[in-house]
Order: sequence, then C-alpha cells, then structure tokens
Amino acid sequence: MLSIGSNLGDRLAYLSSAAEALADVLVVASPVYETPPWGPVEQGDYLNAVLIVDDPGTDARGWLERAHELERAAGRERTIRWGPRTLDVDVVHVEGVTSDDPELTLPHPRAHERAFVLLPWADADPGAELPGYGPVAAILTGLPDELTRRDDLAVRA
Ligand code: A4P
Ligand code: MG
Repeated sequence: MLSIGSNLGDRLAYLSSAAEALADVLVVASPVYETPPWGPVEQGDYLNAVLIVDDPGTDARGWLERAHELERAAGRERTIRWGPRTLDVDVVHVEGVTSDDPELTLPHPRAHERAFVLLPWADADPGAELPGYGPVAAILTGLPDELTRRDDLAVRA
C-alpha cells in the first residue's frame, strides 16, 4: 500500500500523476482528504490519499524505487525533512514483509500515528491490518480526527 501526499502547486494533479503511472497495477484509489500538516515545519495543508497496488513482479525494494521515480517525475526537491512537497510517496505496507532497514522500514514507522494514512486506507480496505498494531479501524479510534474528506475531488488513474 502506498500513501501519497501533496501540499504544493496543483495538489490533486500531483496525486493523480502517481495513480496514472501505476494504473496497470492499481487495485483501488482511496477518497481524497484535506489534512493539516503533520510535524515541526510550518506549511500549507496537504491532500492525502492511498493507493492499493498489486504487482507480483515488484518486491518491497521495487516499490520504493517506483515511489522515488514518481516523486522525481513530479519535480520534487528534497530540501527540508518533513517540509512542503509536490509529491510524497511512502511505502506503508507490503503484504508479508517487515523490515527495520532505515532505507526501507516496513510497515512505515509513522503510519500508526497518522490518521491521514490510516483513514483513507480504511476507506479503501475496511478490513486492513497494520502489522504490529492491529486493525486499522481500531487504531483510528485513538487518533485525533482533523481530516476533511473531499468528496468533490477524486484521484484519477
Ligand atoms: N524510508 C524508510 N522507510 C520508508 C518507507 N516505508 N517508505 C526512507 C518511504 N521511504 C522510506 O524520505 C526519507 C527516507 O526515508 C528515504 O530516503 C527512504 O529511503 P524522504 O521522502 O526523502 O523525505 P521526507 O518525506 O521529508 O521524510 P519522511 O521521513 O519520509 O517524511 P514523511 O514521514 O513522509 O513526512 N502532513 C500531512 N498532513 N500529510 C503528509 O503527507 N507528509 C510529511 C512527510 C510531513 N507532514 C505531512 C505529510
Ligand atoms: Mg517520504
């Protein structure tokens, strides 16, 4: 499962650029949420969504490479950690894989505390489970609800 976020420029177009590039492996794109920025950096609101993807030919490392490719294609510049970006693509969960490698930690080390990851994931897959933390719907009950679902927007693939 990939989490996508944008808070610079045409945010929805950047999210859609990721879905379009993954169209052949995309199982479902979640609804879009408008979310206040998480972390220490002052910046604009994000649009966030998740993409459930399936490709037997792509392993965890392959998904990270594809994520970075999509960010490059969106012209993302890495300046400050947690700072504003045209497109952020994180690998949140890969079926059957856990890893504490800092280059690719799975599940994503901050997913369990981020409603902007878990809420769209639960929409896209109501039975989803985050390894080590349990059912996504249950984790969500302990998190602040600061997200606005934007049913006027949809990620296009
Ligand atoms: N990395 C390790 N594990 C993973 C993984 N599972 N998926 C490594 C993706 N990358 C992983 O990421 C830094 C390094 O993490 C990479 O080299 C990769 O090998 P980065 O994308 O270069 O830098 P970053 O995105 O600034 O840092 P990071 O830690 O990924 O930031 P986050 O956690 O993605 O936070 N607020 C809202 N509302 N919505 C957002 O989407 N996003 C961020 C970025 C901050 N605040 C936000 C949002
Ligand atoms: Mg990232």
